[in-house]
Amino acid sequence: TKRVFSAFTASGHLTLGNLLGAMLPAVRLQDEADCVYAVANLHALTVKHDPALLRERTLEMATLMLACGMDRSLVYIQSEVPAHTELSYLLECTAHYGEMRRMIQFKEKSAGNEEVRLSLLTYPALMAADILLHRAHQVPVGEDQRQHVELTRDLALRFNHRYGETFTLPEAVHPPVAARVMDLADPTAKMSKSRGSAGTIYLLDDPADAHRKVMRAVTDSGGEVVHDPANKPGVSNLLTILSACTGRPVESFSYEGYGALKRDVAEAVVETLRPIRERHAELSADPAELSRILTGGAARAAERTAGLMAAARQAIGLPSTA
Ligand code: AQP
Repeated sequence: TKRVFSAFTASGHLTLGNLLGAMLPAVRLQDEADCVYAVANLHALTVKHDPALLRERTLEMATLMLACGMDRSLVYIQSEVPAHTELSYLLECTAHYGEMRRMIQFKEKSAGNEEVRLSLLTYPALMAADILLHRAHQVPVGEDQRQHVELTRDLALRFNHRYGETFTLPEAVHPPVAARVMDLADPTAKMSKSRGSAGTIYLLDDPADAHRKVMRAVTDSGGEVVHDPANKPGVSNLLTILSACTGRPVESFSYEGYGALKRDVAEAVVETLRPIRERHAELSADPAELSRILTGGAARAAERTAGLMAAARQAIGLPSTA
């Protein structure tokens, strides 16, 4: 059977971009694959963070992942399975400083920052460890993570070549639409959970807020509604969101003006978020159940990855005394 892995960084509240670009595609893959989805809380330590807030967001993220429908997958918190950091170190010993430094996300997140954490540079090694640990064939992610999955493949190939076949080569899979949802207030920038903007829709936004954010979305000059990302980024982003929320192709929409388009987008977004909010409220009312799911998930993940971890240790030249 096909194995699938993805993770979500607990660096802020989950956004509509995360949902359409990665979470819903990950939910759909459950029908055809063995899926593992983690809350990447260690990845959230790569930039300035607040410990209490991180703990809170980690649980919120796990709850939202289940609320979105990942309850048929193995769901757990990354830091609860130490093999992630152990394998990450072996991959740091496989990766080159130059290739890490060239990663777009590192360049963007380190620019203008006086105190860049070393872990921000090595982030892709930890991400590669997450994926390779589960011997994943496919990694459902948004467009911004494509480069990191390619690096994961490179590291797996290099390791296999040097030390013998150990890792499965993964491939990134992107949704046909909404692989890069843009900020509603600045449609030339990616909607991001950590940057925070008036144009970011969060999964737990109150329906009235979500509606208002869409109605205030920046549109383009000229009143024509056409999908043309290069020249009409604002309108194209709205059409993409509408398509992803309704499951209808972008070409099927026809609007006379921006107002009617925005009203339909706002409604589609609110309807997409409604069941998630409801399920989130139910799950939040039973913290013991959440804790049971996450503890059980971590134990199963540790069990499932022990063999791969032992093979990687053996291949690279570490003794196996266990
Ligand atoms: N705007 C987006 N459109 C489509 N997909 C997106 N993803 C993120 N933003 C968009 C996808 O969501 C998954 C979660 O990735 P992550 O939690 O590791 O965060 P990220 O890729 O670094 O993006 P964020 O959510 O904007 O977080 P910050 O602000 O911390 O960088 C990934 O599959 C990602 O591609």
